[in-house]
Amino acid sequence: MPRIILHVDMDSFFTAVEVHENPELKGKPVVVGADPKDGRGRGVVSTASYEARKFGIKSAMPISQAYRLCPTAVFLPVNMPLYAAASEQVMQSLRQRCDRFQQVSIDEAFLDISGRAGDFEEAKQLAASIQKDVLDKEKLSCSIGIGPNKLIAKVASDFKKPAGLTVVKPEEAKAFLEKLPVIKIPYIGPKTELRLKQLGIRTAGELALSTKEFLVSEFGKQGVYLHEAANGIDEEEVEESHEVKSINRNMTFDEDTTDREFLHKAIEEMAWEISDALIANSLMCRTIGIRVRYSNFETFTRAKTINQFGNSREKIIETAQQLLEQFLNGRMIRQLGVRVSGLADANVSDAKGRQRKVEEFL
Ligand code: TTP
Ligand code: MG
Repeated sequence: MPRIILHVDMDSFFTAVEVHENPELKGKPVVVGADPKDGRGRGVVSTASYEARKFGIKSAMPISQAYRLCPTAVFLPVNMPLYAAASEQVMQSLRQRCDRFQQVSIDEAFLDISGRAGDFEEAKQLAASIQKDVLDKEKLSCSIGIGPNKLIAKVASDFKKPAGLTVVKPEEAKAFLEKLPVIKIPYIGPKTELRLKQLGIRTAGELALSTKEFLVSEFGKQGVYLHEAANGIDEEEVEESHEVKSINRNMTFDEDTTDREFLHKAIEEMAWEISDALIANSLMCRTIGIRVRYSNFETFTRAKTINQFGNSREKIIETAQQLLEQFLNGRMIRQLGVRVSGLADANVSDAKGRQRKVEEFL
C-alpha cells in the first residue's frame, strides 16, 4: 500500500516563539543567539526571523556578522526552556493527527497519515487543517511537505517557507527532485556538495543519472544513500520516538582562557540552563559530559555516567567541573560545552503509586 507521509517544520521557530511571547516584536527583524555586544560578540546566530533574513542573517552565522548586517535588529538570548515548552505543545497536538509519529528535532516531526487520508488530495486537506490548528492554538506557523516517503516529505516541507504546503505525489517525485541543487537533499552538507560539484554534479537530477557503482567508488557507503536519495527512494518507516536524546549548552568566550574559576562559573551557568530544560521537559539524566575546544580548535569530549538519574544542577556542576580538571593544563580554551544524555521521564511513581516529579526528590 502506498504510504502518505507528512513532514512538519516550524517556521523560524525560536524567534516565532519569542514573537508570540512578546507581540511587540511582530514584523521586526529578530535574531536569537549569542550576545552581539555591539558587534564584538562571539558565538553564533541560532535563528533569525524572516524579516531579519532579508538582511542576509541566518542560522550558524557569527553573531558579529549578523550585527553588521542589521545593527537595529532585536537580538535575544537563547531561552531554551521556553522553546522546549512550546515544542511540547505543538508536538502533542501533531501526535493526535496521525497513526505514527516521529519527532526528529525540537521543531520538526514526521506523521504517517496513510490510514487517515485516502489519497494525496485528502492528505492536503488534512495538512491544511493541521496548519490552521497549530496557528489557532499555538499561534505559530509551520510548513508542511507531503510525499510518499520521509525523504520526499522532508524536502517538500522546505520547498516553500514560511507557511508552505507542498504536495509531491509518487509519480511526481522524480521530477520534483530533479531540478533541486544537491544541497537540498537531507544529509548532503557543504563538503559532499563540493565533491559532487568537482564531479560535475550540481542537481539531484544529475546525481540520479550517476550509477550506484560510480557513487560507491567515489563516496563509499554514502554512495548508496546518494543514489537512492537522488532517485527519491526511502524505505524508512516513521518510528515512534518520544525521547529527546540529549540537551547541551555551549559557550564561546570573549577571550580564550585558562582561568579555572572563570570556567567553573561558565559550567555553573550552563548547568542552570540545562537543569531548567530538564525540568521543563520532565526529564532526568544519567550521563553528564563536557566538550572543550582549545584556541587552535582542537576539540575533546568527556562524559561520565552516574548510578542515579537526576536533574540536580549541583550534580551536573560537580561532575562537569571534575571532568574539566584534566583539560586545565595551561592551554587556552576557546569554547566550553556541557551535555547531558541518558535521559528518562521524570514522572516516576512512588511506593504508593502516586506520580511525583523527580525534582521533588532532589
Ligand atoms: P530550523 O528548522 O532549521 O530553522 P527555523 O525553524 O529557525 O527556520 P525555518 O525552518 O523556517 O527555516 O531549526 C529549528 C530551530 O533550531 C531554530 O529555530 C533554532 C535552532 N537552530 C540552531 O540553534 N542553530 C542552527 O544552526 C539551526 C539550523 C537551528
Ligand atoms: Mg524550522
